[in-house]
Amino acid sequence: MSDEPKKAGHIITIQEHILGQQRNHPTATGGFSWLLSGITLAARIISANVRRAGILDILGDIGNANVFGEQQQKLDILANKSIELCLEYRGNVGIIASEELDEPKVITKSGTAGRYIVVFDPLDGSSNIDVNVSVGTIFSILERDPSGFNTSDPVTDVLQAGVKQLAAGYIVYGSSTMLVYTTGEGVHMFTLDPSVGAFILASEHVKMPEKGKCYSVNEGNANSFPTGVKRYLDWCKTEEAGPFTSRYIGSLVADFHRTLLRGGIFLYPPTAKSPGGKLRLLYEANPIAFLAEQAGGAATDGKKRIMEKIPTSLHERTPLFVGSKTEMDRLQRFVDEAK
Ligand code: P6P
Repeated sequence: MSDEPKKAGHIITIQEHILGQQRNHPTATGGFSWLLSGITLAARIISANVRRAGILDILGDIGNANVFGEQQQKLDILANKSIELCLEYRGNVGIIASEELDEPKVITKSGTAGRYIVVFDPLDGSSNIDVNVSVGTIFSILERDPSGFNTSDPVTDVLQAGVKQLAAGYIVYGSSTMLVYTTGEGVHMFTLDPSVGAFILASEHVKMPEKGKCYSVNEGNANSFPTGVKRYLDWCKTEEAGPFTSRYIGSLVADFHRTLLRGGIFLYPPTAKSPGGKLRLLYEANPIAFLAEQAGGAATDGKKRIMEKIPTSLHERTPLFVGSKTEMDRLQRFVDEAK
């Protein structure tokens, strides 16, 4: 869509918006828009089930553990299956990779039909499901190397740096269901209108405030944070700083959504339990970093830009610091001085 002001009463659905974005890419074939509509369909299915979780008695775990040994919640499985089914028949998805799948799933073995790779966390923050706290779906869209598909080892097709992402986004199942996405032309936000089942444009070209006096971190791990991070958080608590407000939901999508809209900083540093960080690079940190940068913010692992990290394994974890430029620059100064 152009950034011309919307006419009063002009309702724009996400499909219309995606097609408008596509018009900005003369080489776009429409396949990309068709793929994104598969994701919005899955989001509506997941949202309907998340909203009825208590009634449908699908709370609780199914007794299985995922690749990380985490108890898989029934909604995790439902969300994963919904996305798989909505993408498998799009005709242009070659590989999907999910937090809930040990290995990537090859949908289309060869030819241009399998152009896209979709990497996703079907239901992030799922441990919060049973206590009715916001959860989310995170997705990242990559392209297969046109020079040849390595379907003998689809993992190598998937292991691409974040700068290669064609699109990224999340759906947050909160007080309302919102979908936020970027194709590299700004960040756009849609609210699901359950009465018609459509995602309606809420905000275009969303910008993260340059400053924000809110930090978001699990302080229960503070004793094992790196020195520079400890010193930054100590500064946030001083009169000079404000002090900052602390907000932590324990659901990445919800914590990032607040940071995107209000500014501030989200931190998941290395901890004693997760010395390499807890969050996954491919389907959590990279899509969040793409959105943050498109909104004018920044995302690093404490040493380098998240989107420049070269993944070495499908479920690789990373420390994640993401937020307003001012806070990210200040954090980096504390980290650099502590070396
Ligand atoms: P902790 C949820 O399990 C998750 O993967 C993210 O959504 C969230 O940011 C993080 O873990 C919370 O981890 O260790 O603070 O409970």
